[in-house]
Amino acid sequence: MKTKTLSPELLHQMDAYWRAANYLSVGQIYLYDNPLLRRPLTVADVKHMLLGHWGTTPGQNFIYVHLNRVIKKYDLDMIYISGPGHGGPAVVGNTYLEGTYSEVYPNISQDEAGLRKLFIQFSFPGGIPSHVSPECPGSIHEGGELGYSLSHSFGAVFDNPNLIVACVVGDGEAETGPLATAWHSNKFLDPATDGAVLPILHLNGYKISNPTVLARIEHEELEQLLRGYGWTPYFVEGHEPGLMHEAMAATLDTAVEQIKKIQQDARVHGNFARPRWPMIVLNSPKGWTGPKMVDGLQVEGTFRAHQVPLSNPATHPEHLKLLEDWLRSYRPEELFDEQGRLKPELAELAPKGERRMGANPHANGGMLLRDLRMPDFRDYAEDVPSPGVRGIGDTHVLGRFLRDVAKLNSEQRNFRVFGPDETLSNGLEALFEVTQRQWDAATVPNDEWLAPTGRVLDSMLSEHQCEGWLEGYLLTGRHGLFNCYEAFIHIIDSMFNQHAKWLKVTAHLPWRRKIASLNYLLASHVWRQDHNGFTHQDPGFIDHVVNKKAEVVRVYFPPDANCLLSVMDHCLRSRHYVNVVIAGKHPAPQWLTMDAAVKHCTEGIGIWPWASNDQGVSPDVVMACCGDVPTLETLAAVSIMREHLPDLRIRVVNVVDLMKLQPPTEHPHGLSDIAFDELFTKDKPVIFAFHAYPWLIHRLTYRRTNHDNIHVRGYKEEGTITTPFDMTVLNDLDRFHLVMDTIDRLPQTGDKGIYLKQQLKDKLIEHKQYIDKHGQDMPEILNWKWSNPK
Ligand SMILES: Cc1ncc(C[n+]2csc(CCOP(=O)(O)OP(=O)(O)O)c2C)c(N)n1
Ligand SMILES: [Mg+2]
Repeated sequence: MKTKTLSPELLHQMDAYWRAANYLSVGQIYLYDNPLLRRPLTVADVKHMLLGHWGTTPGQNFIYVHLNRVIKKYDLDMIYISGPGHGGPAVVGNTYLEGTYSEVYPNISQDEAGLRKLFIQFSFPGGIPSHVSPECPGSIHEGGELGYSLSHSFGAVFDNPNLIVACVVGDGEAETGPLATAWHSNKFLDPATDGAVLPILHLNGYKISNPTVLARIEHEELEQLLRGYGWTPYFVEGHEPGLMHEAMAATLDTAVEQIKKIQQDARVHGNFARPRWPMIVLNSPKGWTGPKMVDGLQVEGTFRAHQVPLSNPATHPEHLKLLEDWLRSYRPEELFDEQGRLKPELAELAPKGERRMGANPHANGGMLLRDLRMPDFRDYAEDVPSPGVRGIGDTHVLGRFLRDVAKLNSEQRNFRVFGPDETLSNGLEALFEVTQRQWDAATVPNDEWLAPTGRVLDSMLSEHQCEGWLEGYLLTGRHGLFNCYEAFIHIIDSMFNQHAKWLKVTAHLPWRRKIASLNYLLASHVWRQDHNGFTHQDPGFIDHVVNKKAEVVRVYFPPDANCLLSVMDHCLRSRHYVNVVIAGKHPAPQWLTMDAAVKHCTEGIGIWPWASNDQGVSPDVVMACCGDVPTLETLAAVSIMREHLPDLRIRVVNVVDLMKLQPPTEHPHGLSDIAFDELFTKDKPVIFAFHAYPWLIHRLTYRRTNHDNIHVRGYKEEGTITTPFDMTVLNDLDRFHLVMDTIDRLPQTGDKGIYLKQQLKDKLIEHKQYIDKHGQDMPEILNWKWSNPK
């Protein structure tokens, strides 16, 4: 087929630009010296360790040069997300060709010396990783762990009506769960107020050493699959460069024009029908233009092209020859001038200034980040005339605050709440007083709060989607919160890893601006799974989180609603962290007035004097608690001891900021040893009631003076459908066990202690009998109230 999108000159130039990018890619993988091949290639010119991924790279170079053309033609605001981000040489090479790379890294200059450095640094000690890493300008997506490109892309275009993200999806990557589900993102995009994603499925047929599923189903089946996901797929297929250039150019024009038409229909003509957005399937050989045969085996167009096709030029003279032929096949002398600069007529093909995909500010989101307009969280305070008054459920209180954050920033359009169908269930219903759930598919009577645009994205049951969307949203300079059941946040453990790694690396790149923190609100937590039971009980996400770099992670356990407000206000203002906040949604006792809550949360840990009676003397025992339910059980235990063992001197310490427990050498929030010893003493028993798995407390405190005396109770995988109090009993975290634990460690309680223990053991039996008969907790548990003991 002959079309006329490209003039012969333009086609020739674009092909030359593509060759230049391919040349730079091979150079990065192989060359230590002789960057312009001004002399015959020798073994000394080749790196000792050859690392990188060639296979995906020429296809991505091809896509990049074609995107450059449409950016210029249509003056597009576009960024590039490389799903198969292992093809680092493509994006590094292209940002170098367009000039961005040398602007960010002046040492990698646009001349022969710069070229040599560009080549050496790649996959080299002290240099850059082989992926599209944070060091690479224009990238918000490393692509080391495959699967998230499409949800990141959608996150980036929410509330960015002029932005188009060109998202390359690997055909192997497309087999991952997160990517497979992300095609559905098109049902959540508002063509009027959001931008557009142009997926380019890179159907090069192979993964590392296998074919891909999508390449081995029939053409029609693939087309139907993509149509079934709601897309309009356009196929660009072949391997002959001239034909492929024309086909890609014509297809890209069609896609861009269709995107513009969809947007115009929605924005100007108010057309609300769900669009079938265009996408491209690029079916081209893996390792395109690379060595065809190596050691008698086909390489181009097979899985063998995935990494380094010529593995050992140093010891195989024929490989060295093939490498030189391969490099020379791009005719570098036609591409670079005497100084080693890209020839001006080729450099002209790249967009200018911030239109270059490497220089687009959306890909350095902190540059666009604006502070949220924040209501005063104190205005949402629960009235706490005395400790222990009953609250409505902490997250419900928080919901009102978030409602007003959403409202105040509705014009800025830079705050969103994400959740996998749980925003209501997690107690944040107040949001729907001012906004909707964004949803672009059909609605029927009785649907609730579904609308084409809204601040809440919670209508898709996919934690991967929520996480990916939110990450994309944050990485492009906006703010947000992910609310999720505590147990199921584990689904995105690995995505959290990647984001935390990204934050760690970018924090040390001076040209990368800080972005808003990723905030998790984990409600519906382990201790209150009344109608779900064992499957829904897992407080282990934080065990995973605290593995990450201390400068990046923060974990908070507000014990009541006022503390939750104070903590969340802090989290939403913070930058470049991952904040995990664990809070309850059920009616629960409230402990602190707003003033006291602000002080307590600012300190992160502290003695609760009103619950303690060791003032002026040293305590016999420290009752520590972290989490809303452990705090309740601890205070109930204290009240039993104050009544029955009035001579005991008890100190109550509450922990909001978990990382206070670590030494300051390990975490910036860590208490000094002196401060820790002051709170927990050097030698007194500490009974520590903890929300999550007990070993975490040991892990955090093992270097502290008094560690050997810290006795932790927490969740130990006991649970089922039962009453809230029985959950604590099953895990020995209940008030009765806490008192018995204390008595065991305090011989001075003598016979009084032994008799009290007997009484509590009997109580536990009464409790079992009662719940088995009545199906709810004993009245003395349900109606228990803190009252300040005399
Ligand atoms: C989640 C995940 N699993 C496995 C890998 C290891 N891996 C790296 S590249 C690759 C093959 C990717 O194939 P494809 O997406 O088709 O990319 P391309 O062919 O363009 O290289 C695999 C399995 C990974 N990076 N991420
Ligand atoms: Mg592939």
